[in-house]
Amino acid sequence: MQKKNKTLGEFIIENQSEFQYSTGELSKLINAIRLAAKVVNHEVNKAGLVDILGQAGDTNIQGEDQQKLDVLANEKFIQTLKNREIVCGIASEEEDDFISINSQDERHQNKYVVLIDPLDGSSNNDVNVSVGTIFSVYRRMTPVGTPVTLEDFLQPGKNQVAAGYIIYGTSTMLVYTTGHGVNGFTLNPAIGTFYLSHPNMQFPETGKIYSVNEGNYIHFPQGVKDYIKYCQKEEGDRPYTSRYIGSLVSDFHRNMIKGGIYMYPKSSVAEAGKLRLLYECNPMAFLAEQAEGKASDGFQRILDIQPSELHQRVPFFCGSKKMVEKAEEFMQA
Ligand code: AHM
Ligand code: MG
Repeated sequence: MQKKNKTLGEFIIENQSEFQYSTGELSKLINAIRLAAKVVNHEVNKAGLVDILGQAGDTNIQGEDQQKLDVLANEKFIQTLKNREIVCGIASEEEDDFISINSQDERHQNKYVVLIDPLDGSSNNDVNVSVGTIFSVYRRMTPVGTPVTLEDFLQPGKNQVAAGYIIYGTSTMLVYTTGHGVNGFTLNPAIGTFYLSHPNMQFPETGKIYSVNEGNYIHFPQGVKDYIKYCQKEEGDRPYTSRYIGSLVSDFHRNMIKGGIYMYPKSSVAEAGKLRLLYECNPMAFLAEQAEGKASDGFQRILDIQPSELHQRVPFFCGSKKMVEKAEEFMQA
């Protein structure tokens, strides 16, 4: 059991030996993400104060181009990872294609690629509701020293070596896993340091919260409609409580602490749902499994899906194990 009150920096150093054959590269990468998180946190926090809200492409009162926060977060993350020369490739929900880094330079032998959703739930930006950054790390498939290819990014989620999120909420937290459980760190903004505040996070086996955009109810498959009715039925420990922020990181974080299920099903208007397999579902699924929870597309384990394109979408059911299993039962009936 990890002791509380150590810093993220100390935690990373202490746990480096968990990785077989570790060269410290992954630790350096997590450190770079920690730095990027602080930079983006700074931007998110001042969102109400400066002209960075609104549409990208608008011009603010000083005549400068306005940037939407998600565009800004994307730039900051990519810049930080590039500057540290710590990864060989980046794919982002905000970019059409992946970015290859220092691929021609033989001095760079980096073996990791990072996939990010720089600011998820960004429709909540303008209304001061928590948003998050989601990241995911894989070992490249192609040889080091050569340019990365699509193959390095289209790996099933079970190949992830690390994943996590930063939640810009009441307080800012960085929550991550390297395949040895899930730990949460809270930022002390006065000194800019993350402290271990939530060691060994785990989903309760079951819970009483269901999180879904019920406005789409009419378009959901029958199995999902039936499961929602099941959640609302007065029987045993039900009805459950409905909680939906519309910000995946925040809904996931609450459900992991309190027990619950998050659902973004397919519908008659969105064949594969809305969430992206590589940037949203895989990292959250890895975290969920590492926290004793479960993640499924209703029929199969998210982490087993072989991706076919960078921006692929999948239906997503994630949270307390028993609740996800019950939702699957309804889907498969
Ligand atoms: P985004 O990547 O465009 O921000 O979309 C992802 C977000 C999730 O955080 C959230 O759970 C979901 O979209 C909400 O979608 P909806 O408004 O359709 O319920
Ligand atoms: Mg997103």
